[in-house]
Amino acid sequence: MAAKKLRIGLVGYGFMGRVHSNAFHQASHYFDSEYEPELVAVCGRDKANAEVHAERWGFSSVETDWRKLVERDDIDLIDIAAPNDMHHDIAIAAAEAGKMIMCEKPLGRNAQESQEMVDAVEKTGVANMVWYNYRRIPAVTLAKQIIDEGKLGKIFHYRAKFLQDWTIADDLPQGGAGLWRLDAGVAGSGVTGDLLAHCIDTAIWLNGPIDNVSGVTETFIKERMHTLTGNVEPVGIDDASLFLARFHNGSLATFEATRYARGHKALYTLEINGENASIMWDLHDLHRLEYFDHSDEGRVRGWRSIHVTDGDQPYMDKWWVPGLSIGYESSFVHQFADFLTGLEGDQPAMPTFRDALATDLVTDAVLKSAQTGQWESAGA
Ligand code: SOE
Repeated sequence: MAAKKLRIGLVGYGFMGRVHSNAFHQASHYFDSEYEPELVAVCGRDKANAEVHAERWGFSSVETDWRKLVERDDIDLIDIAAPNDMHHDIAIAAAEAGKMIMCEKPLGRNAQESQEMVDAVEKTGVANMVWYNYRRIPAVTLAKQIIDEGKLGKIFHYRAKFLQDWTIADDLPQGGAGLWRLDAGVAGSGVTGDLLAHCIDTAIWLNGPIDNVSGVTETFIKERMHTLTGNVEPVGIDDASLFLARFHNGSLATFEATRYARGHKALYTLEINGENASIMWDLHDLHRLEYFDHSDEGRVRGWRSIHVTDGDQPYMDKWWVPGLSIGYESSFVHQFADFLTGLEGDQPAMPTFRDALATDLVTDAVLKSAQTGQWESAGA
């Protein structure tokens, strides 16, 4: 069935490099495609680590310089799973070399970088997508279907949170492998770009564009030892970021992300309240979509807890039998399968670089608002 080879070069062998590699392997086991992925090369700064990744995940070669990877003529697609400060240059070089590109989120460290990346892929016409995986959790995709069918009616409120607690210790260093998310120069921002970006991507997808925002951020630990220099250096990232938003459809929203919510590891929750119905979703119970429909008969009206595992629910016909679960990693499998489907038809898989730029415009506006104390426009 699969006839066309899709030769992949991956940059990055960390957490996301592993998640993406798994998706490349798994997609064709569950989803039909004209394309057959071939894991041609993995690239990382440390050759020994790259070799371990290649061996474990079946890549046939390694590179230590991403420029060499991008120049190779035996690669069709560059997948960027490297730290945020590398996204921009790799993506632009890959676009100029005519490669398809998949990029980890956030697209750039700021909207300026993202705009340049959008310009590059649109000028060269290469296929592109950003890994905002939470759209592809079946319960979240079901929420999208329910909203698009108009079941919620007019939407009044959107509420999203992404709570973690892994940076509370003040002796945790910043910078280097695993901890680059704490280094503003590499990450661009703290939880605004890392966690709120997920919430914003899903929100724009479910509820349309965000017009303006009013944000507040805090850096609780002001100095940390830098792994790469060995010196105690100022911390430039936001540890917590909260904002109010007005959507273009008139609804009001609250968003919150923090790495200081003791007890919460990756609690991404969202709630939408409409005139006729409401929905709630929680990453720690990812199969469940909570749904309240006011048109139900009054005597039995209440929140339904829908276990999204049945064959007529998004993606689930490709997996096991009704009632059995899939996981976090499956959302990446879905996203890669959708990317392949996008290559076969007229509609590219979303979010494209242009879609993801909209998220970076909102995160830039949140960070600006936190500095100015004013409402800021999240538009282009
Ligand atoms: C940070 O801890 C992190 O790994 C993010 O970088 C991911 O994007 C998020 O999905 C889970 O948390």
